[in-house]
Amino acid sequence: MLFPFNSSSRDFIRRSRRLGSALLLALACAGLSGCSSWLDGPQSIVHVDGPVARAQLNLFYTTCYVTLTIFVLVGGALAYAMIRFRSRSRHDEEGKPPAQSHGNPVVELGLVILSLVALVFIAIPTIKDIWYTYDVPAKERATELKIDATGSQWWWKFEYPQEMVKLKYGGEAPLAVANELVIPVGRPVHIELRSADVIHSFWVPKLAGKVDMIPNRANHLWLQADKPGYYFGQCAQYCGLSHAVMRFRVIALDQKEFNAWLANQMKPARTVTGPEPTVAPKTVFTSFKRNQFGFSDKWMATSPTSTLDLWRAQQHPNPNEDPALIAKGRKLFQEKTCFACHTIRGHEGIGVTGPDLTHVGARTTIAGGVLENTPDELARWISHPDRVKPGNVMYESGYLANHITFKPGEVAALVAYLQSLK
Ligand code: HEC
Ligand SMILES: [Cu+2]
Repeated sequence: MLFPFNSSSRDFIRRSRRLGSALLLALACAGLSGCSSWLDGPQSIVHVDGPVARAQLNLFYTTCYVTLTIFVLVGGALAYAMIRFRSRSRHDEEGKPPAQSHGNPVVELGLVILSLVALVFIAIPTIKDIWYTYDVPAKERATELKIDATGSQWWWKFEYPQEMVKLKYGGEAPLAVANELVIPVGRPVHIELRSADVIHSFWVPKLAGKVDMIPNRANHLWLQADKPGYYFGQCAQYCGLSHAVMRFRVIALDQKEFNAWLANQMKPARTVTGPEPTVAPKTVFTSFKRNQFGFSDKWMATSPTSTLDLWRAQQHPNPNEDPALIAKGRKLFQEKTCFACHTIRGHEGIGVTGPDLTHVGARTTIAGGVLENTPDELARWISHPDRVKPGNVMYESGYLANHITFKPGEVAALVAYLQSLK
């Protein structure tokens, strides 16, 4: 039993110690065998795909090797002393203690100098990497892509300040997307980090991190992806009730595919025209999964390239979509006050409290990377956002304040509408 709450505390301490040493040993082995597939996963820090994460990983290894050497030397000396000077018989125990010695200047000076050498050994690469990871190297700055990332409880806004889009009531603003940051491969990406409420922290383990997003202050970091892929990110600073499900994705595409994606994002929302519906839609969502995390295993592949194909599949409109249902959904989006919190460029949505939904149908996740963007999961989110993310703004300031409820079939219409926004 891992957590024996009912046994005595001494027992618990002994077991925790044993578990702790086993974990340490496993970590050390895994660290030493960095080339195996051990500890690989969508959020692995030892299998990285970008220069910034690689610099951070190498620094981690350097520190590990130095501390491991110290551990072996000190542990070895201790083990030697324990074995060499142990009491060998009853007679020994009753006799005098062994000759005592202390204050050997050579040993003491030697230890001081050795510690200094170890510190310098760690300090030099640390300082070098602090400079390196702080900002895009000067000679590459001309090619960098700029992103403004804002953390909110519990989702992410990513803006592209180099790409401006027209707003409904005049003026323009940077292209904004939510929860899925798309970047070109092999180009440095400079990210300004801000927060709309509390402190969050931006972390994409395979690419870079973590840097805090602090209210009233802009921090920044940079990252770069070696190859096209679908990367997992997550908030790394406790930020309230649903912090654990404040996730996001980074999708790295080669420049040509990135340009095509960008061109589509710049367009206003896709409009599907069709007759007004006369009969109630057939699909009615009634039962939902109870677990909070609605993300199927196929996305957990350790190869970011294989999951990228799933993302690509999400970019195309569904050939079986129902124009009448979509038209009804678009109307409901106004009637239920959704438009007041969500922007849908070219359609009615104008709000900025929640994520921009102009192309939400082309995203693979909804609600901060916690649900897969399927009709079932989208219906679950729209029906009960509070059950997926306790305390979230959409429920507290929307559903509760505006008394939003649904008649049978209405959720299905909203789902069809949002899924049509590719
Ligand atoms: C009070 C403002 C508010 C209202 C009203 C509101 N929402 Fe939201 N919505 C949000 C916020 C905030 C989030 C982000 C929640 C999170 O992920 O923690 C969100 C998230 C979403 C998402 C997921 C987007 C993504 O990219 O992850 C969808 C879809 C959505 N809302 C649809 C709707 C629909 C449909 C309605 C109307 C029935 C609606 N919202 C009403 C604020 C609102
Ligand atoms: Cu957060």
